[in-house]
Amino acid sequence: MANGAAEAAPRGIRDEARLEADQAVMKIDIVTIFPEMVGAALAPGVIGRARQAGVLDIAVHDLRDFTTDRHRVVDDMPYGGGPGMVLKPEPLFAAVETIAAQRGRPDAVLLMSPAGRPLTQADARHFAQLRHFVVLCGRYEGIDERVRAHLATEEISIGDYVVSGGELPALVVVDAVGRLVPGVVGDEQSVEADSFTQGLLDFPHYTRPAEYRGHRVPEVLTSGHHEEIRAWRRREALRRTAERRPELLASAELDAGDRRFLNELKIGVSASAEATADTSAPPKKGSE
Ligand code: 4HQ
Repeated sequence: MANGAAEAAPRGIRDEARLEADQAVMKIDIVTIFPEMVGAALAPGVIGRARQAGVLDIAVHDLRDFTTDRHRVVDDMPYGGGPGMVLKPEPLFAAVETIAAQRGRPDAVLLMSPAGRPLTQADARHFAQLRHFVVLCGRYEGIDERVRAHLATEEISIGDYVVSGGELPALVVVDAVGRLVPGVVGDEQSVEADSFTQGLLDFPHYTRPAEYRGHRVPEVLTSGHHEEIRAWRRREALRRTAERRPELLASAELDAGDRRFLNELKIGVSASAEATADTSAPPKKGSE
């Protein structure tokens, strides 16, 4: 029962402070045949701490608890034949209906699947606005289509590759969403910093020593000139994005200075690199 639905966060002084601050608790229910795996991944780190503090109310449910047969069977052979097994609809419907009855009707029911919409940071921000959502983890060759059609409200993919089950994808979603809930990441500035570089790759980071194996930290970072540091970081984020993920520049928020820097970067860029950059969307109005 360690990670089960019955594990409610103890109500303490911090809970009252949170309620006083009018900060809502986000409820997340995860349905899986591997509750120990999911529970273990959500115990350490910022998510685990937020659960203990009662900021995140995450309950992990064993899909087999919603079966009605002696052997707790959750899968069956595919109609029409073929290899592999398919997750039966009844336990998944029973799980969501039980969650709705006990914890309130969820705002969304997410089904993890490579056929889903690829998860973006914008999706994470959207889900972070919800008060309560359920995540269904599939296993085996697939899941009965009626779950997708009549139980799930969203079908989400974490990328174009195949993993053995929906557990790791569900954990990716819960982590990406959970850290955006106010109070989960202690240092609000680091979440802020993410949104400052919104749509761009991160700039390079350094810590001590100032010289390591002959490689020195860029001088500007040790200069104490905060405005120069900010400008350097912005340029490095732009440079990295242009080099590695040029297509991201099309939807990034860029000011006139950013565009000037990017145009200067292009001078001296090889023809092949230029061709790579050309796969991105055309520049927005006013960029020339
Ligand atoms: N799955 N993004 C679950 C994935 C996947 C993905 C394969 C989903 C196995 C049972 N899910 N089935 N990629 O690879 O979300």
